[in-house]
Amino acid sequence: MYVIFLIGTAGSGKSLLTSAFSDWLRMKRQDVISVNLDPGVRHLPYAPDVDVREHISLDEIMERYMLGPNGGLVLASDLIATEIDSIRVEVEEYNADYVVVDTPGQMELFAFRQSGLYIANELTSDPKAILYLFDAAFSSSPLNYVSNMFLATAVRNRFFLPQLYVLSKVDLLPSKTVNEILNYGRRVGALENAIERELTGSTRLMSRSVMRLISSLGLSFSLIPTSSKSERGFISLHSFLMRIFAGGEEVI
Ligand SMILES: Nc1nc2c(ncn2[C@@H]2O[C@H](COP(=O)(O)OP(=O)(O)OP(=O)(O)O)[C@@H](O)[C@H]2O)c(=O)[nH]1
Ligand SMILES: [Mg+2]
Repeated sequence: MYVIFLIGTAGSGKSLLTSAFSDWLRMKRQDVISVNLDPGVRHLPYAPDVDVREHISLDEIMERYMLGPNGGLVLASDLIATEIDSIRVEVEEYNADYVVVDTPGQMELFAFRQSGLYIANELTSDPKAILYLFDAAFSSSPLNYVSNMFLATAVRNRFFLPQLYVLSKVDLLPSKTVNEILNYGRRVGALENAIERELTGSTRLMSRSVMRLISSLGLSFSLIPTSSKSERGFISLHSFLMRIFAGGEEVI
């Protein structure tokens, strides 16, 4: 099984990409399951094969421990770790080619708490990769783009798994803007120019320093442009994943 975790800021398109990319893989005759790790989600655009909400009830936790929605979610996320053995059995029973894992809306619950790392490690021992989503509309400002670089680097620093960077929802932007964002990832100079052009004062100074620091770590952010509405970019996404998982070989 190849396990793909989708991580990104709130509303960046994780759930719809889980749905659309799983459907696309199924169309390619791959055996795929989707896993929902968000205990707080009310509606999903897909029917998860494995759903953490069947193990943990956010409402019950809020009630029992008298917590608000955020405190409840924090506790719920930590409690998933205690259920991981039965979740693993469920996942392994499917013995699918791909396991696409949708993570909680508030990315810090999964990405920055110890329980998230534990869950990622314990879910299965099969090969894993992370798709980190840059929301296209959000990332078109160089300030937000740099914030996303920072978050993506923090995720990498936490999991140390192979990580791909996805520019999500590109159908919402004109292609000129999409290309500008892609250039930020291709050439540090393009991002630097945008920072100089569009930002001022200490925001400019800080963004430039953070960008240089991250570049000096040797991390590159070649974003794969995708749309879950049009399936744009799914072929590239799949081939990058194959490069990670199977050295270019198809699963079947
Ligand atoms: N046009 C367009 N809209 C998208 C795309 N992907 C997601 N959306 C929309 O963006 C909104 C958020 O998408 P979700 O998939 O729920 O994002 P998420 O990251 O799972 O959100 P949370 O789990 O709440 O943090 C929804 O209204 C989606 O329909 C896309 O590729 N194109
Ligand atoms: Mg979601």
